[in-house]
Amino acid sequence: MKKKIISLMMAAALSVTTLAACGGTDQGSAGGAAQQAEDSGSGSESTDDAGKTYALVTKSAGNAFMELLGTGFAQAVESTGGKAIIKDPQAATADAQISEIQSLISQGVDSILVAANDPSALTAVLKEATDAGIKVLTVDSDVDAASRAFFVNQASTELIGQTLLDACYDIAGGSGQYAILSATSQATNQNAWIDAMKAAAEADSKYANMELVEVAYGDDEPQKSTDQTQALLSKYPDLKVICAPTTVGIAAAAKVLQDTGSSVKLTGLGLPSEMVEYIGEDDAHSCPYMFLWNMIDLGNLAGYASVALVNGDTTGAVGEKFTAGNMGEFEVVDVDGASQIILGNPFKFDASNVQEWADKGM
Ligand code: RAM
Repeated sequence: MKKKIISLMMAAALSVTTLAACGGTDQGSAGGAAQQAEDSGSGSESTDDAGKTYALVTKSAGNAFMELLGTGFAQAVESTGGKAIIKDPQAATADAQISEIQSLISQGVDSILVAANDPSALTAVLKEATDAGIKVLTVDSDVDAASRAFFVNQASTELIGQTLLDACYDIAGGSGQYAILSATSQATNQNAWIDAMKAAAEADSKYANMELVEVAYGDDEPQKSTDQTQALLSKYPDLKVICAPTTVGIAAAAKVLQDTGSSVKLTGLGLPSEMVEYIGEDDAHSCPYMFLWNMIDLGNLAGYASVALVNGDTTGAVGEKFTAGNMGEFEVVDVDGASQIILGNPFKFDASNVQEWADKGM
């Protein structure tokens, strides 16, 4: 498998002025991204791709992770002369995504990229899109492999699971209770990461003294994630660690733990800008460290992948390679029967670097 180092430079070069305008139901095109791309020298104008329309359907509105994904996506698409359309469903449900996808089919877009809220509930509508000649691919959270060309994955699922389990183990001191605060119960990506954590825990007796007491679901809603964190604290007085593999969940849990002065510690997947005040090794901070990847890079890669599919640079078949703008060449690989391209490895954020990344708008 090809490993790509997350590009630190690219994020540093980006302006985040477009982010403030995002978060409605329809971001439209993240205005100015093409200009930013041109200014920073990324991408190139291609008349072949000009005039094409590339859509992204995010998991839900109001999620800063999805907004960064949209910014990177629009930047890549616009750098090729294409038009980006970004749809943010009001809730993180398959039904909300289905109606967005139906309206994109009616508009006759050239491609639909989706961060799926469910592995199988989108099958029929994605078939409708494919039958209409629209290229379909996924990012962040996959659907069943037959429903899309390939999945733009942020990092290996196994590696994310192993990394999160090791963080729980380390922070708990090698033994004790931990709980998971997830997003929705149907989310393909969170469920895959949680399964990978469980498989890693089974695979090595080193984790025998770690006890996973519950997987709770905050549905990527701040209030529900807060309530679920409070419930975990009252149900499990011996709890040592909460792992939240969702940026919405980890930010909500961090606030609860820090505001209440709880001794329970937190790790998971979080955005630096939302977690900067909670990260630190001392008692005053709830989260010693966490992980994520470069969201702008993920959006860029997904944008270039959409363009490559539409212009025929790839069909998405395993073994094919295509050039993702200035990010270089990527190969479609098979992971347990699911074709995907992989951005890189999870990146660790701790007290030494979280502020720097927050300052970059990540
Ligand atoms: C939330 C979403 C997203 C996930 C990140 C880590 O923003 O659930 O799908 O990848 O967390």
